[in-house]
Amino acid sequence: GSGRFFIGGNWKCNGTIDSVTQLVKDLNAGSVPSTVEIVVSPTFVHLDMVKRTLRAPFQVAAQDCWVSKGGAFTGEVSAEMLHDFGIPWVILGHSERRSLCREDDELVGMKCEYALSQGLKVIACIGETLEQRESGHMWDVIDAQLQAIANHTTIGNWTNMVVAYEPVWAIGTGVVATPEQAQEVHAHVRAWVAKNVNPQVADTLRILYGGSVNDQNCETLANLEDVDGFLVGGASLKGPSFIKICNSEH
Ligand code: G2H
Repeated sequence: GSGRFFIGGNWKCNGTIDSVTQLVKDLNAGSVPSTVEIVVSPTFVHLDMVKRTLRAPFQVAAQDCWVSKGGAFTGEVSAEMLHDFGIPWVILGHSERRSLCREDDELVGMKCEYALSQGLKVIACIGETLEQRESGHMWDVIDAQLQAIANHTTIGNWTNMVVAYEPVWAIGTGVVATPEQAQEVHAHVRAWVAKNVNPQVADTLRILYGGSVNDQNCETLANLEDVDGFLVGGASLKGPSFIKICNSEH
């Protein structure tokens, strides 16, 4: 792998004041290696509360943001608002937003560009559906997702971005990608970036795996050559499991 191992916890649309307070307490009590970069992503309503109560080295991320400067966009939250609140990271292009909110490759690319321009760091998500994998279209899908992101990102800004590979068929299903499947796609992503962006960017780019990562399967995946971290959903809502995953790199 390359760079500091990176663990993201995507809390999705979950949490009450009580459950979030407890989760923050559990994380603060956990022991995590200083070599790992850890970022958890609560909902917008919990974000500031979590940012103020979670101790270092934990950082926070928003789960999405608007594609351009704020204004008359009911229901949206802008990148400059996140920056103003001291939120360092944002997840963009998660498959749930791509499918449920119909975000296409171009919109995700534009969101990356605007968020980066406002000083946010980006967890950019890509990944194919089962239908795309089985019909032999997965490489085209992944390349198009990467191309749209690359079209909107300067070479300098790639250092402010990590890419999360999340096969849609592995998300929340309990069906984790095999180590071979994950390594194959991660190596492909790194080679694509080397060829189409820049070899140095590819060398240092952190490529995360996401999709049913838990405290049982994390160690095997963490040791794969091109896996530089995880984006964890369900298991990030359980403090002790998440702490274990934060300790998975050896
Ligand atoms: C994929 C992942 C986190 P889970 O969506 O982004 O969720 O670990 O629950 O599959």
